Amino acid sequence: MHIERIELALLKLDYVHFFETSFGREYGRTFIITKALSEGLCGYGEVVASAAPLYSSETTETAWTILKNFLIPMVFEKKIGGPEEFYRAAKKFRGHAMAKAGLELALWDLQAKAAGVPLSKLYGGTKTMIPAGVSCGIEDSIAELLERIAAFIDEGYPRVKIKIKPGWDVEACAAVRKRFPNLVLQVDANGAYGIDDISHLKKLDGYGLLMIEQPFPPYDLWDHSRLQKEMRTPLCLDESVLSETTARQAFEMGSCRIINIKVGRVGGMTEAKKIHDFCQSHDIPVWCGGMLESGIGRAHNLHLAALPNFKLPNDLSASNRYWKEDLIDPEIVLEKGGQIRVPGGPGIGVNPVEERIRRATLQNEVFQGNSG
Ligand code: OSB
Ligand code: MG
Repeated sequence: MHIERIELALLKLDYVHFFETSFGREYGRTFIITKALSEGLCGYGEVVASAAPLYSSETTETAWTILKNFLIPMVFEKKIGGPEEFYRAAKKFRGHAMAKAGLELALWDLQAKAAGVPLSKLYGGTKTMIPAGVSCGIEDSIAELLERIAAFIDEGYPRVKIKIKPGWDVEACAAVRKRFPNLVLQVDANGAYGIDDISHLKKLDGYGLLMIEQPFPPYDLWDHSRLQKEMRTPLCLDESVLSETTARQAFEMGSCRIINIKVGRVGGMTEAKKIHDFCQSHDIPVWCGGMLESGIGRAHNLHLAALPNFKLPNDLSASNRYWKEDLIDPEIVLEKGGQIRVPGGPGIGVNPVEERIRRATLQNEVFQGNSG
């Protein structure tokens, strides 16, 4: 395909309810929507970097700069026509995984639309319904956390994850487990602990957790392996797994038994599929993480989660768990059995509503390729 034009838009959307992790509390999200245009078709992607470098070192501003000064000029100069070619060419630039992923996703959507097939089909997806899950932030009190979880269970969510941090961990798990003895429950620390916390973290073995996600910071694969040796509960790595290589290293060191795949964190769908395939051949179950995406990013995640080794419930919730009004039509809904349907139309299979995108846009820029 000849890419004629690429567009970036910086958006701000407010959450329906604040979201607090071990990094702090947020009331909304700034993020970038990418578009790649060719022959009357438009592919959409989402850059999941946030305003501040908390989850990873990228921000919306670093991503914008890298896209504008390096990745977009590369597409036009090298006449890059598709996502896999883009992945290979973008490898020469170090880091900036979320910026790369955001543009690669738009190229994937464009390619699938040109072929007239859903993205999941291009990826080798085998599922049409995806087990949902909901990620619950830290609340002002345990009572409020329990009420929120009860409401999510009533809506039909089959799995709940709660965010933990020092001071909001054992007590929160004990209270949730007491009120919901049969709930499929997991926790996520976003790297808030350190090697000195091993004996404290071992207390979490008592609550029947499906997994403990990312107890230590991103670069501590070795310390995770020490913790995993001392715990019954499987550890799951999120922030630590940046590529197929780190997935293999985590596996070889015994740093985790489960991997969370996020397309933004690993630098695109091509790398995400490599991690998926590595894990499949080594019997490591994976699941699809989320970054509180708009419906555009979440539709991309649904197509990824259709791959066969996504064997655990995902951080994929309905549009109304995140936004008053999502950017897409129809919105993503929770269906019976606590599942979400993989959109069946070409590409991402959902329609971004341009008017809603415009209303949320703070800044935008159009990059024109040379014709012919
Ligand atoms: O660690 O999984 C995480 C949101 C922002 C940053 C990091 C994380 C999360 C979530 C949200 O847990 C999951 C979702 O999108 O539903
Ligand atoms: Mg996580």
